[in-house]
Amino acid sequence: MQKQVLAIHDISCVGRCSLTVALPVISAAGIMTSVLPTAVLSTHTGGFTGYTYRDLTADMLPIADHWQTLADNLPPFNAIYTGYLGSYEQLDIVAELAKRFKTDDTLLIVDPVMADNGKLYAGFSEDFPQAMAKLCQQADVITPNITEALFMLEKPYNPGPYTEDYIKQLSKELAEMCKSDKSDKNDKSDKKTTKVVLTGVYFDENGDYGASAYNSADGKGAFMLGERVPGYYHGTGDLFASVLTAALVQGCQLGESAKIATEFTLESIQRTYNAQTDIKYGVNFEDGLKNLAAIIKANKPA
Ligand code: PXL
Repeated sequence: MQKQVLAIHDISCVGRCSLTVALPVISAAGIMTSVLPTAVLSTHTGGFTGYTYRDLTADMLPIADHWQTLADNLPPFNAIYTGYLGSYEQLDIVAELAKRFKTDDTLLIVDPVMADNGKLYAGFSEDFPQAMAKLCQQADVITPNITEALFMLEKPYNPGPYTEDYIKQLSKELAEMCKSDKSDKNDKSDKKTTKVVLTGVYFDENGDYGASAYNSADGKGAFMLGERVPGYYHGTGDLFASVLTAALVQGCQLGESAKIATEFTLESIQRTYNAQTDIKYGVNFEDGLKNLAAIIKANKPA
């Protein structure tokens, strides 16, 4: 049966991030992609001024209520994949949606989009990372960049370069943070495990750049790095997490999925660097899409 993903992000109309990345990428991987938009912005908030912002919080539960009336003929979600959530209320709504739509076969993938380069994105308050950390406790997979990871762990920003031990320790602490709230007596998830995929990993100022993947179920970690391209490219975290989601849902292992996502993202950055386009409009991932399904298929366990 064809797989289905529910992607919960904003629509930034121009600028290649969130749903304008998640929808084409996951669809190109052969997955039915349904969306729940959290807001509509004229552009994303990084590097633009004067953008519009239409909050869709009030529409989210009524949309889900309607889906519930479809009950048995709505195909199941193999993953619920969340990104940019603009308010505390939206975090609660996503937690509620996970309760309603998550089955034993549904992966909850939370990309805690809220910060980069040591700073929260425009519009996020200082307490937001703690609320996002709470949502991560429900997740099967989390994909923070290092800034988001450190904010959620209430640690000071570290611009890097990092060491393998530092990244592994950070991943372990995030997995520990993701264990559910022990004060909840009904919570039986004492043995809950989380896959922690960190982005923005590098060990050498002039060296490679990429991600790490750690699975608290077996304590194993891996690094996937490729050639670094100079500059800060917008929306690459969303691209990485979207490719990762597609590969995981199509049955690739965690390490393989993170490797596919790293390579796809770095190639898109390289293409954009070569074209010398304005980096606030995101990266050219479109030219890679025609190969994505085949790459995923070639990396699936037999
Ligand atoms: O790429 C992350 C992202 C998503 N959505 C909106 C954003 C950002 C980052 O700035 O502003 C609206």
